[in-house]
Amino acid sequence: MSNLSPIHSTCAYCGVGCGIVATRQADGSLAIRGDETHPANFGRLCSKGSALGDTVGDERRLLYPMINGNKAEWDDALALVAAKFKATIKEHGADSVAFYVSGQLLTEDYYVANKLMKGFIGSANIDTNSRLCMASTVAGHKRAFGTDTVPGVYADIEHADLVVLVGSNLAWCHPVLYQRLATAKADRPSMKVINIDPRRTATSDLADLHLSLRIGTDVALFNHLLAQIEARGAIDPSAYEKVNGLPNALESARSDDVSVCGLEPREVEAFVQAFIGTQKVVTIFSQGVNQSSAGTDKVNAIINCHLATGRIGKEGMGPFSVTGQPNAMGGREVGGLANMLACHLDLEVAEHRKTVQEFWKVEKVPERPGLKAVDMFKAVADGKVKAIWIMCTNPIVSLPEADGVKAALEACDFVVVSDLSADVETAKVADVLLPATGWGEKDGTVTNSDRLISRQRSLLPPAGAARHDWDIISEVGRRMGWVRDFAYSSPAQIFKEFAALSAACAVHGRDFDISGLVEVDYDTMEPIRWPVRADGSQTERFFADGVYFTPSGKANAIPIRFREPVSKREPKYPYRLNTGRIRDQWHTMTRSGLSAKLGQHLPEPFVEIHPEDARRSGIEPQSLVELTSPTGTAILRAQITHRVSEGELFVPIHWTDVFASNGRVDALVAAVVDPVSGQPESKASVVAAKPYAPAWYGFAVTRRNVSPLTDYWSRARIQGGWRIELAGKTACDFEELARFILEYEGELIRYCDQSKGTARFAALHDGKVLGALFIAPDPLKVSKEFITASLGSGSPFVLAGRPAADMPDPGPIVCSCFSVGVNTILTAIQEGGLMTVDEIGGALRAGTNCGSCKPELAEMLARGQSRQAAE
Ligand SMILES: Nc1nc2c(c(=O)[nH]1)N[C@H]1C(S)=C(S)[C@@H](COP(=O)(O)OP(=O)(O)OC[C@H]3O[C@@H](n4cnc5c(=O)[nH]c(N)nc54)[C@H](O)[C@@H]3O)O[C@H]1N2
Ligand SMILES: Nc1nc2c(c(=O)[nH]1)N[C@H]1C(S)=C(S)[C@@H](COP(=O)(O)OP(=O)(O)OC[C@H]3O[C@@H](n4cnc5c(=O)[nH]c(N)nc54)[C@H](O)[C@@H]3O)O[C@H]1N2
Ligand code: SF4
Ligand SMILES: [Mo]
Repeated sequence: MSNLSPIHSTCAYCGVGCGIVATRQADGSLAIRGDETHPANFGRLCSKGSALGDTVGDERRLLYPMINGNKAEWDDALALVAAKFKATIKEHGADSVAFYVSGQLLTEDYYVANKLMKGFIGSANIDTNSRLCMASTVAGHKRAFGTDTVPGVYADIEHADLVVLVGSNLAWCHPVLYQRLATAKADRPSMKVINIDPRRTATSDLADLHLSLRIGTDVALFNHLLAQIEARGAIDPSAYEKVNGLPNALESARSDDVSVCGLEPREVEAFVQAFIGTQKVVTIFSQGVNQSSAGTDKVNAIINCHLATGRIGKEGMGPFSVTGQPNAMGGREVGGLANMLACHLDLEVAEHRKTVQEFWKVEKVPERPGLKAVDMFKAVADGKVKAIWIMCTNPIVSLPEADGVKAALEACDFVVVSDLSADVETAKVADVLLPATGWGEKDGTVTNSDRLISRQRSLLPPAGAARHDWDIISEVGRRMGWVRDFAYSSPAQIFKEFAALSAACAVHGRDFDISGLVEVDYDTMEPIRWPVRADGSQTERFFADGVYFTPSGKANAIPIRFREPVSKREPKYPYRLNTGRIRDQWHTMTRSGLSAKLGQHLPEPFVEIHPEDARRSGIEPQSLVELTSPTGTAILRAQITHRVSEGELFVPIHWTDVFASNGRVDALVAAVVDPVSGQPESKASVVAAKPYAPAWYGFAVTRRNVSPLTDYWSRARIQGGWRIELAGKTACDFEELARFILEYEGELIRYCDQSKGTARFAALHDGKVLGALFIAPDPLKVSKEFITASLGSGSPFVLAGRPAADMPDPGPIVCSCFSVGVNTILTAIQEGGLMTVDEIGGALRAGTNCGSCKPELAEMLARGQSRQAAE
């Protein structure tokens, strides 16, 4: 692998599916840039994509298999996995084993895992983290269209005159698609954007109208819209013919009351008028829709409005589900959900099963769906599932009632985990831990939200003894006795088989068909949108002809009534807990947490709380808050803000025990699911909030990779080390703490004021700062960015805690590419008279590389100030 010429691949992270060009540098590192030729991003990359090169080293990697915590040989580990699964199946039946997989597996990995479980083991107990992510959309699509079909393409978003974003923080979660939308709007200012989200987000700043509805009330809003579409004569005349069940759907819609949304009537009216009055409408939706006990209903409430107005299958219009993970779509295509078969066929349909059965040359595939994620882990807890293999997902952090998931796995007879790292919660409970290759090492395909199949190509050799997921699964399949059926030697071979299966499935006339790719040159394959049929024909947009994949060929409007979220607020748990993502971290931070650049933006787990609620609960700015739910607790930094409504809190999902003492938000989330899709209601649990009230607060920078044993801590990567937040319930020996965190035996410089309870320590060596610790009884009023920047530098003034009077304090970092802080930007806006985001870029470079911070820059211009500048 000494190739120094550029290689085209696809980003590791979100479902936008951006193309990248990677060039291996002489020192072994990777230089990454956006691929100008890729139709998803045309050269753009966001902050996470730009930082991919920082996350591919050996740090935190698992380099060899482990059995019961000890280093093992591949041969022994694989033999053990095959033997244990076989013995368990023999003794307790096929349904006593399960696979829990991931939308971050490549299509080839996913196909083999699904084939092994559904075709050969003979159980449908394979489910995926897409259950937590896209399941409600899959179910909603199937109810409305007969298949899980995304009708439109990205370009529709640019062609629309109105884009409605429902439960989507596109600016932070699909940043390059957001940039395409923002550019289209700037080029064509008549285009309108409406954002429907209980919380004000970076995405809201692009919107002409932000509807801050109460959590979980989207069905009532879209039912109101549907009723108004009828009342105002806006139903497409052909809809009664093309759509089944419209009268029933209308009747249900009329019965709901929009007042439950808690919106001003004039706001609702503005939304209704905009939707009815605009032909080209795209409604983008994401986890604010899916992750709900009414998730499937929310999806159908949105689709109903598009079907009733005939706004689907045409340029610039349609419902548009943006997918989360890089291969969320690919996983659905291979049938990775417990209730699906490959190629968008249905497990329950006998002819569908027959086709797949004959293709795989197996006696039968299961007739009944397997266990969905939440039920799968309940079955582990109940001892019904006795052996489970978890691949490429971290359920002890990401599943609801996460502490229960941990206990279930700890008690399970046999747990196999394939991961990149041993330093991951779920990996720590594995009986057998298998090192998988990661992004940059793997080869295969992914499908993005736009139905584009793109290649991920290997850029680096595998770390240590790591092996590809498809290879590991195939090897276990062979060792379980199916030697010829899993005799794969390359992902190209697997892709070819999958394409051939889709050709065999074509008789069923479903949407997914890649038979035209059977003979494709896999090595040089360019991004291509499915379907690609045997005759080479493709379909840009589905349903343009008004024909759907239902038995009647008509779409279905679904009658729906609003339901409240399942967990009820009560005096003991007065707050509704909303959860979601931040701009620069990816899920459980196993990869993005390695990048010092990405660690700068929001370095600590936090809870957004409305000022009135903070006052009522006695919570001070920047203090620590303890959240409690019936299932767990978390300790988080208070961000007091009008972005959230009274009675509603927001907490990011990313922090794990590796990065914080008590930041796993899913410990708090109730395992309540949507009755149709089985998707958890991740955004509407109930919690109590109270001050954590530590005796002291601390802040440290250190070169050392340390998890301090204090009552509260959280840490983030910085250039040359770590920054750590600390707090303790009782006083401790601060000098001892400083020596532990800084790992320093020599003379410490110190400044302590016992009367005030403050202490400051720094370790200097050869005039360089090796680390520093600051302690105070209240949240620290020091410049954390100044202290962070001092690490490894020659600043002898680090103990001052802030820059000298004539030196500016940058404040919290907004632009992670060029480390530009909020104070620097605000000063430049005020003193330099800057008026536009481009002018900020011209003056400070902020926003000129990946552009992910542009929404925040725009908001700072609009408001003069966005984030709490003072720390
Ligand atoms: N930076 C970053 N980007 C990512 C990811 C990441 O980890 N980090 N993960 C990827 C993945 S897997 C996914 S699935 C996507 C998710 O992408 P998004 O769905 O955009 O992300 P979330 O932040 O989970 O949730 C979106 C919004 O839903 C709102 N919401 C909560 N409840 C409701 C409600 O009842 N109604 C409405 N209308 N809105 C509500 C929340 O306030 C939040 O702002 O992001 C992908 N992109
Ligand atoms: N409360 C709440 N909970 C949520 C959500 C929410 O919004 N709120 N969102 C949900 C959603 S949408 C999602 S998608 C999930 C995400 O949750 P997870 O899937 O649990 O999160 P990740 O951190 O992406 O986990 C991926 C794991 O696979 C490993 N890995 C990475 N690449 C590879 C590979 O190629 N092979 C193998 N074998 N391992 C690899 C990583 O080290 C990591 O441990 O979280 C869900 N949980
Ligand atoms: S938007 Fe960002 S994270 Fe998503 S694929 Fe593109 S570069 Fe990667
Ligand atoms: Mo997701």
